[in-house]
Amino acid sequence: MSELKISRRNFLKLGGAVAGASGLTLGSRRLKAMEQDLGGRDYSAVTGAERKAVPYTCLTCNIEDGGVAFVENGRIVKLEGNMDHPNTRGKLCAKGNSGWLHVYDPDRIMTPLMRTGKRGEGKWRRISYDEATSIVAKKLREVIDRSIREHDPGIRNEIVFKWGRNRTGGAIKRFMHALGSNSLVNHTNICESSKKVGLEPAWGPDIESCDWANTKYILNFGSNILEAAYFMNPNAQRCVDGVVGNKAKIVTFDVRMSNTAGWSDEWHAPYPGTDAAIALAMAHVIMNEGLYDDEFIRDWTNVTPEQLKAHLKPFTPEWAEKESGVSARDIRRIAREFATTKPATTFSYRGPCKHVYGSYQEAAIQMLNVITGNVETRGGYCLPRGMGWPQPEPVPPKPPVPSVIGAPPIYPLASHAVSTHAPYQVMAGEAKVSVWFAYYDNPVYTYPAAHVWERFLKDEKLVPFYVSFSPYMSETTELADLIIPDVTYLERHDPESMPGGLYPCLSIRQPVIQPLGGTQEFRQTLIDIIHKVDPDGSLGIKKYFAFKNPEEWMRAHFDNIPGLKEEGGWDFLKAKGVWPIYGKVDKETAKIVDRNGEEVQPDYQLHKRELSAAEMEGAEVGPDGVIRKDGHPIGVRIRGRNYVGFGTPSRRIELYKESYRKYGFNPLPTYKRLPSRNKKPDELVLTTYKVNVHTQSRTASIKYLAELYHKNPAWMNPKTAAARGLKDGDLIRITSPIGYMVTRVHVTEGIHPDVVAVSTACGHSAYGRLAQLKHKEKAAEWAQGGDPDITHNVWWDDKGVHPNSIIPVQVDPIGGSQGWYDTVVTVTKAQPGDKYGDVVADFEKAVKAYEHQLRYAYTGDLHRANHPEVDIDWDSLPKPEVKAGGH
Ligand SMILES: Nc1nc2c(c(=O)[nH]1)N[C@H]1C(S)=C(S)[C@@H](COP(=O)(O)OP(=O)(O)OC[C@H]3O[C@@H](n4cnc5c(=O)[nH]c(N)nc54)[C@H](O)[C@@H]3O)O[C@H]1N2
Ligand SMILES: Nc1nc2c(c(=O)[nH]1)N[C@H]1C(S)=C(S)[C@@H](COP(=O)(O)OP(=O)(O)OC[C@H]3O[C@@H](n4cnc5c(=O)[nH]c(N)nc54)[C@H](O)[C@@H]3O)O[C@H]1N2
Ligand SMILES: [Mo]
Repeated sequence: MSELKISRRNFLKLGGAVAGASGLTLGSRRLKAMEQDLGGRDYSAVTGAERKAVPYTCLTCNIEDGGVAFVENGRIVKLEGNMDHPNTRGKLCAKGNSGWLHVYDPDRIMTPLMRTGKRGEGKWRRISYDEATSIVAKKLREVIDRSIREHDPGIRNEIVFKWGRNRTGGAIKRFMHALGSNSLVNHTNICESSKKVGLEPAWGPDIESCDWANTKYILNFGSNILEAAYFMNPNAQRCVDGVVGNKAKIVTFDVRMSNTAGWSDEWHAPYPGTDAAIALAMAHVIMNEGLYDDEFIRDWTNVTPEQLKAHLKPFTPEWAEKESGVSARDIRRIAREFATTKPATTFSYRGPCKHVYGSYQEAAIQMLNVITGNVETRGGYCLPRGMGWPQPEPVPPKPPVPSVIGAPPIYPLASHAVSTHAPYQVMAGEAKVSVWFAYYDNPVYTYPAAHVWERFLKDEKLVPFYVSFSPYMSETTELADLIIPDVTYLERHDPESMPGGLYPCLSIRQPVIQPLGGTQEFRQTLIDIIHKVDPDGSLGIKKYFAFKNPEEWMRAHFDNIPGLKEEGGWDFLKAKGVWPIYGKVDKETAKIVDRNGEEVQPDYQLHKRELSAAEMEGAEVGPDGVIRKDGHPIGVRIRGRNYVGFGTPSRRIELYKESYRKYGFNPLPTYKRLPSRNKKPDELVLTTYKVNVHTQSRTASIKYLAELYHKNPAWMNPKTAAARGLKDGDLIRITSPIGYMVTRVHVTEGIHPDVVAVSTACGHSAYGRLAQLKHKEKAAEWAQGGDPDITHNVWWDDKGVHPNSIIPVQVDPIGGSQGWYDTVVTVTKAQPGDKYGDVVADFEKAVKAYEHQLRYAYTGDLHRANHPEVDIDWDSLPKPEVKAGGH
């Protein structure tokens, strides 16, 4: 039970202070009605009959909240949160609530399209799904036949699959591995891969799950918990539970006053890319002042307190103040507070990790939880709690030849690919493309040096055949040769499990209505393509796609899971949307409670689960305590007990990362001064950020959301503006090493004086009429059409300006992640002739910038220069294996 019981009414009041006054304005009668029924039912305003309710999993961003769709006369009329979902607890955000507009977007593509003009010219021939899948199968068969003829399985890597958001539960991997290609390229290096690579070698999983609700102290490094962030909705709810319900203190480090920073007890604006300096200095204080958890460090890490003290010696608060601008006094004070308030947890998202050397930043932040013994405690820094599901057998094996695009060899630690590099690798002849697939992917908008992607995808020599599965005419889709539109997330099947809280669960996506206008699920399209590539099964590919239809594919995932099977397997999930059901949402506390009204407690101390006698049978305990079976570590013996431990070779938390050392990086958390820290005084660092009502490139076409937020002036500190003679609303030019953009300035105290910040959801040059403010034009003939709001009721005339073409590629040599927040720019008044919305970017300069940043890779000269402290024989570093020309 939470220590402090507060009534739902108080809760709403306090919550209302956060979200605006909405909670307070509700009349008391309506409030009563809400209390009678928390959700799950809805009634027709016309007939009064109960509406059909179908559970689903949201995908308006990627947090996978549980939802229920209400359907009337075959049309989705309303969405709300699924009360059975333990992490979402019946709530959706603004994007989730307006998600049904994705279905009825008047500019949605309703039929497969074959290009008739030049790439990007917008001339299309409407074709059937059958014709479209036959065309693709023929192209794929050509590559496969050539690979067979030439006895070269590596040729199949010329089939490249690039995706952005992929919640297919392994469908794409199955498709590609069945075809024999390893050229799978995700978007994770523009998202948060350096966070993952900062964490995985240390404790196994790629993310933490904080026990926000039960904590007393939250140290937030660069995450916009209330507006964006991973698990935004569930994290924001539990963060409010903790801060409001449990009186936890929250301290936020952000270069900008995000709504989370503004809501925090303290906001500190560090110089960009210096979070690691602050975290290391805090660790220095905690170790030197004896505030650490000696037993936890000795038992559960691969270093000793003495080693840590020695390593942390140079990272004093005074040194960190010089690097970060945050005062040594504050750093000391917060370090002491964090170490002495129990339980406490850090949280971090993209602010620290989206820099060159972002992996070090993440590792330094994680260390604070480890040395204070807050790991896996109630109210602490916990392992994520996801749930797996089996892949239907047979599963295609991983193809034999590695792909240079799929795993660039000069980034051996970047376990989540380095997708920004793909076009440059192909342009340089390091890899070859025959067929390019794009799924949920919009690099011509969402990637750094976006204009390079445009040029690349337009080049028929480099990309001979290009297929997009998008239901929307995005900046990237409009360049395709063939579009085979997917359906929206409310019309298709997907398996899901997101560790959005401390209650692990499975959930699903299912068609809440039949796909509109004869459109077809991507999953069905994959089945059709494979059946046409290998019609008689003689290639050995067809057997991996022996699904009658997408629903049977889901059944194969879910019907044999112990526990779920007994409750009905897939059919249970269809009815409830989520499994298991932990209890009910309590009307007073909004917590999950059991039949007796007691809060359902999550499990803690997962690393201390003791191995059973059966698990120990045949196992050996090494002198280091590691318990191994068949050569694999399965646990660790500590003080005579056999624990399962963490997902590392030593089964302890590896603050010392051997894999980093192997490639000449510092094995212990450290700080590297970035070039952006050495900028000239009159230069600024460009930061980009997300806003609460938009998702990446995907929501500018959603009328409710576009009405709320459609322009993105650049934030600038008053001091910085004054030095340039700028006042709020002035037209400015932001110039980077590869181009410039012309926008307006928003002068605000809520930003570091050395930073200029531009949000990322606006300024489209495609994505339908509304996103481009071409709403007076008629809908295209391939489009759904039919929303008079868009032609008649749009009152705004500013669509914002998008910065991505002026941001160069620059990746973390460890995690391979794009350093979005490292771009040094100059900002001046706009120049004569400049027009609002101008974005001018140079191709050659972008390629040069790409080549320059390669020098940070472990094979490059800047790598050596930056790591004089690592005591290794540089010539003995393993060499990357690059095979030119396609493999
Ligand atoms: N509304 C909304 N929510 C989303 C998404 C969305 O598109 N819209 N997308 C989802 C996805 S894919 C992701 S990856 C997450 C991202 O979630 P977050 O990482 O929480 O959000 P971002 O806006 O990417 O960046 C976080 C903050 O980093 C700050 N920052 C920049 N540089 C620094 C720095 O050097 N130090 C510090 N301390 N802070 C810095 C920025 O000002 C920004 O406020 O959000 C998810 N949730
Ligand atoms: N400047 C800057 N840029 C950034 C970031 C930043 O911090 N700064 N952060 C980024 C982050 S965190 C992320 S995760 C990336 C995301 O970037 P992307 O992975 O490119 O993702 P989205 O914009 O979410 O969606 C891509 C495309 O999917 C297609 N699509 C939409 N709905 C569907 C559907 O139902 N089915 C199919 N098949 N396709 C669909 C649309 O064409 C859409 O344009 O962008 C990033 N871009
Ligand atoms: Mo992301």
